Amino acid sequence: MDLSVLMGRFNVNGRLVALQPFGSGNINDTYLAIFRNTFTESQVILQRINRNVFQRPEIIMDNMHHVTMHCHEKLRSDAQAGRDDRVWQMPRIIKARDSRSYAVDERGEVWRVITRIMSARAFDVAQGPEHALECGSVLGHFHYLVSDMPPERVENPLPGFHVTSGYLAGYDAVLEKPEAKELLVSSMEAKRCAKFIAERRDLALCLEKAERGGELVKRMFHGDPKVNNIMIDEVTGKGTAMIDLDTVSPGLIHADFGDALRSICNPAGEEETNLSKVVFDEDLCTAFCRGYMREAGAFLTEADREYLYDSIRLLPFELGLRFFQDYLNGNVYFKTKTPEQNLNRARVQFRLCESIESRERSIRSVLRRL
Ligand code: GN1
Ligand code: MG
Repeated sequence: MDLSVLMGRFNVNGRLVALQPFGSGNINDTYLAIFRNTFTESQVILQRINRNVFQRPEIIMDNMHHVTMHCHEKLRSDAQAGRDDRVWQMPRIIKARDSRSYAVDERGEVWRVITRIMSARAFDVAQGPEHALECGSVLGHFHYLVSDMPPERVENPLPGFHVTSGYLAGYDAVLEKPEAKELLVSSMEAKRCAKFIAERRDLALCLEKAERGGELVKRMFHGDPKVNNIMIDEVTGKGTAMIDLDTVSPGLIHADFGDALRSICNPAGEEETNLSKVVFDEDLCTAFCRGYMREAGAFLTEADREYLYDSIRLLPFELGLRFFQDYLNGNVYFKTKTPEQNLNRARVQFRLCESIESRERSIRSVLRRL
């Protein structure tokens, strides 16, 4: 279907004057749509939800509705109590004209429209310590906002998401396929990735064991707090919103903490091909943690703090494993432009994991001082 016809099925006023690809997500397809009328302009985000990943899109739309309602309520009472140092923002669902929260095209593809956070932008890599600190504040504040949200309000959109042992099992299963075996024997780099994983299988269980033992408990988490899902106000330079709410659900906030840091502390970015540039930046880590603790420090337990380092080491390992598994499996999950892209992404994450391991003492001392 013509995208502008599809856009017309949603409830936005004005004439559509531009509709263009937007952002750099690895899962959904995203477009920016600009509408104008005589007096004003509105910009909204049109997205095709990847059905291969999110098999039940109605779940993510219901969840998004509940999460934004909950946070909005809390933001309103905080503002009344004068507790905010800025206007925190959130994306909101724009309904289709038939009042459903999404529209289905003639090919069965599912589309939604959400508001754009205006005068704000996200970056693919951290811009420096001040930016990292703002990212920390935004994630910490988001955890605070959802901390008292009843978990039964949301349905798990992706069972097994951030359960590293499950990814290991999936990887082992893929390795049994002849095509995967072929890819593995034909590349030194793939062999090195397999060795890297084999040497760290125990690491995969660190947070899961702590959860089973009752040291860590599930709370509401974002699920995907990488640097380009954190909006920074262009006017003030302050963090203003967490976007991409598709994976908000009960989980360990450690997964968010580790995921944000693996993204923010790697200024070379996820697609770097020169691996010598991939280094875990401790200054960015310190700044992020300061911002995070300012907002979330009050509700972290001693045990929560104990496992922060493990989460920083685990999340690049987990994402590297996911990229590598997808490479061996024919690139069916993450969007790719070349067949080797997921292999390279895996190598970047593993390199980052090594860089974290070599800085363990110093990272732990940063965390202790928080
Ligand atoms: C995916 O779609 P995007 O780019 O926000 C992935 C995350 C990964 C990220 C790596 C649902 O997020 O888990 O960390 O790529 N999202 C899902 O760039 O799998
Ligand atoms: Mg996402």
